[in-house]
Amino acid sequence: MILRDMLGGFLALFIAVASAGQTHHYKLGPLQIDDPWSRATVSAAPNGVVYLTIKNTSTAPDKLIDVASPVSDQAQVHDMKVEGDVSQMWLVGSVELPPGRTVTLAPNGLHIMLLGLKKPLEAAQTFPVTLTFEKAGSITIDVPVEPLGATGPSQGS
Ligand SMILES: [Cu+2]
Repeated sequence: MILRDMLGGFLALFIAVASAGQTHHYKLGPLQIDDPWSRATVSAAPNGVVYLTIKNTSTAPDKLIDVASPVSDQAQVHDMKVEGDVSQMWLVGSVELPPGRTVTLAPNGLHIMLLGLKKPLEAAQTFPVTLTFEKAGSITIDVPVEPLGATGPSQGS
């Protein structure tokens, strides 16, 4: 029936609008991926970052073994530490996800580095990132870009 189809269309539109600006949550088997975010980059910046949390609700460990995104030539998981005014960053082969634990990728720690951005990341856009886990498989998530200088995901409304 045409009226019902139209109503369904309106409802879908309403839901899409209502969820805009909220934080994002994904499930892949026993893994819960929450609040991915990135930060806008200035035009000369070669690299971008992605942060998120991964909760392993399983009783078995898993591992984040690969990351990829079409917005950059390469994506890698990095860790970093800041000591005084010296910050060090290094490549991490994989991220252990112990059972029942939440692993947080956040500023000044673990992060996904987008190396060789094809164009600057602009605030309010989203872009796909594919995460591959040893046991749970792969998932592509939408990562919202927060403004330059943001220190966390926006809370939405
Ligand atoms: Cu890095």
